[in-house]
This record gives sequence, C-alpha cells and structure tokens, in this order.
Amino acid sequence: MQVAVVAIVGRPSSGKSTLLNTICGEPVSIVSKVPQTTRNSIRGILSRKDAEGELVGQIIFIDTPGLHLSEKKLNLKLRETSLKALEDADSILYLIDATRPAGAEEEAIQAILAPYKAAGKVVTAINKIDRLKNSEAVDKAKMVPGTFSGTFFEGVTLFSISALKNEGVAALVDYLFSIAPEGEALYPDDMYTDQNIPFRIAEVIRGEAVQRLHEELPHSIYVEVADTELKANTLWVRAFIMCERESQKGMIVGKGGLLIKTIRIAAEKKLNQIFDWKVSLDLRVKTAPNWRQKDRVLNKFV
Ligand SMILES: Nc1nc2c(ncn2[C@@H]2O[C@H](COP(=O)(O)OP(=O)(O)OP(=O)(O)O)[C@@H](O)[C@H]2O)c(=O)[nH]1
Ligand SMILES: [Mg+2]
Repeated sequence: MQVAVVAIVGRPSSGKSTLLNTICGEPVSIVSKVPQTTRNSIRGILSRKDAEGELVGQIIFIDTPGLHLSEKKLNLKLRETSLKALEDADSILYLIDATRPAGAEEEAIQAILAPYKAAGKVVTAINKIDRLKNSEAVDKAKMVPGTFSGTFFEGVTLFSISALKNEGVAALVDYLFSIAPEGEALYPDDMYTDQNIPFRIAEVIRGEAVQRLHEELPHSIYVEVADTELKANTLWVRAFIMCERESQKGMIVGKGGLLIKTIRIAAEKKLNQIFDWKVSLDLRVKTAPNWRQKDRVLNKFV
C-alpha cells in the first residue's frame, strides 16, 4: 500500500492546522487567527480504504509551527521543530497564503525548501482561494506580490485550495497518495492522531485561551495539565494556564473570573466532543516568570 509522511510547512497563519483538520475530518490541531499558534509537530493520520473496507494507503500529515523570521528563543525552538519535521518527511506540502504579499519570510522558506525541491519532495498549495475574488485561483494567486518572483516554482506541482471550505483538498490528497512510496501502515486504521491525552487537553485549553486573548498574551502563555483522574465516566482534569507576569494573571482571569470561566466552559465543550468521557476541568492561572527564556520549559512544553 501507499504510505507516506507529509510535513505541512509555511508561514504562520497560512492555514496549515486548518488543512490538517480538514483532511483528517477531526479537530486534530488547534487553529486561531493569531500567528504562531502551533508550537509542536502535530500528527494527523489519514487512512484510505477500498470499497471492501481494506486499508490501501495511509498518510501521516505533520502540522508544524509556522516558519517565522525571528531570533527570539521561543521562535528558534519552533523553527527547530519545523526543520526536523522536514528532514523526516517523504514529501513536503508547502502552503502559501493567497491573501498576503510574499516578502522576506516567504523567500526564507523557499531557501530552506530549495534542497528538498531539488530532491523532488515539494508539493505546493495556494490556500485561502475562497478569499480571492474570482475562481481563476492559480492565475490570481500568481498575482500575489512576490510569491512567484523567483525560479522556485519552475517544475513545482501547484494546487489551489481552501482548507477552510474544503475546496480542492481531495485532489491534493489524491496526488499525495499517488506519489507516496510503497510501505506498511504505521498506525491502526481507526487512529487519527498520536497525541497523548494530557497534551491534547492542554492544546484544546490553549486554543480556547488564545482565541480570547490579545496582543502579546497568546504568545505569553502555555498550558500545563497537572493531574487527570477518570472516575466513572468523568475525566477530572486539573490544569494551569501559565503566564509570564503577575500583571497578566488578572487579564486572563478577567473581571469577576469571567474570562477564565468562559475559557473553561468552551474547552470542556470541545473536549466532550473529542473524548468519550465527560471532561470536568479545574482551570487556574499561574505565573512562570520568563518561561520563554527557559530551556527547561521550552523542552517540556513546546
Ligand atoms: N478564508 C480562509 N481562511 C482560512 C483558510 N485556512 C485557514 N484560514 C484561517 O487562517 C487563520 C490561521 O489558520 P491556522 O490553520 O491556525 O494557520 P497555521 O498555518 O496553522 O498557523 P500557525 O500555527 O500559527 O503557523 C485562521 O483564522 C483560519 O480560520 C482558508 O482556506 N480560507
Ligand atoms: Mg498551526
């Protein structure tokens, strides 16, 4: 059967996590309009069966942190994670945001991808075509300033998609299967992600928090699941939203505890959809001063 590991790379907010979720049909990776939401290599597994229900192919998609030009310690760590995913992949799906001019960040990514392109491993998709004004998606996307200025796209297979509206995605996935090498399935056919339960819970909480926080706060938090306990059909979870400064705590808790309550209820709702158990969260805010500078935290949680 056809089996491949496909790394999804691109600038922050190009829609990598959205695409992973659309392909897998499950909320595997958290999505937000805040750039640099994804902080880990997140695996989503797509198993393909024939009419008889026999497994005939499997693609393991790796969602990666958006490649961003910054020398900050957290960014360097995120970049390291993305570059490692490239090395381990059979194919690389390079996602371009059709709604934004290209610029230096896109050029830097194309430089990173050049050797993989030379090895025939890069497949490119222009995303967010639903935001373009007419359906001439590829031609329109060619007008995205700077995107096609260099020689990078000569000989590169190009797709246009909307990850959000699930347009063009099936053809892209068919193509990725068609170039996948022969191999044995790496995961059982009913498994769509390999994330462990505490990590998944922490990510869902972070996703709900990031959506409701502003400016630097989404980047200033991480979530730590301290304890889980399954009692009857309820999974009790004690988790902390960790922020950098005492002054941030109040902003996350909100007036009269309203914001943290909203985050908790939204996270519980999502978790109840993901898991078979009812999830009950005890969610608090703590400080971990300057955690973004600390290797111990970055290695454990990012
Ligand atoms: N209109 C439109 N919006 C999209 C599409 N795909 C993603 N988005 C939006 O773009 C924003 C970023 O999406 P993500 O999937 O989180 O992007 P990402 O590339 O994973 O971002 P990072 O993890 O930060 O690198 C979200 O607001 C998505 O809803 C699309 O096809 N069309
Ligand atoms: Mg992401």
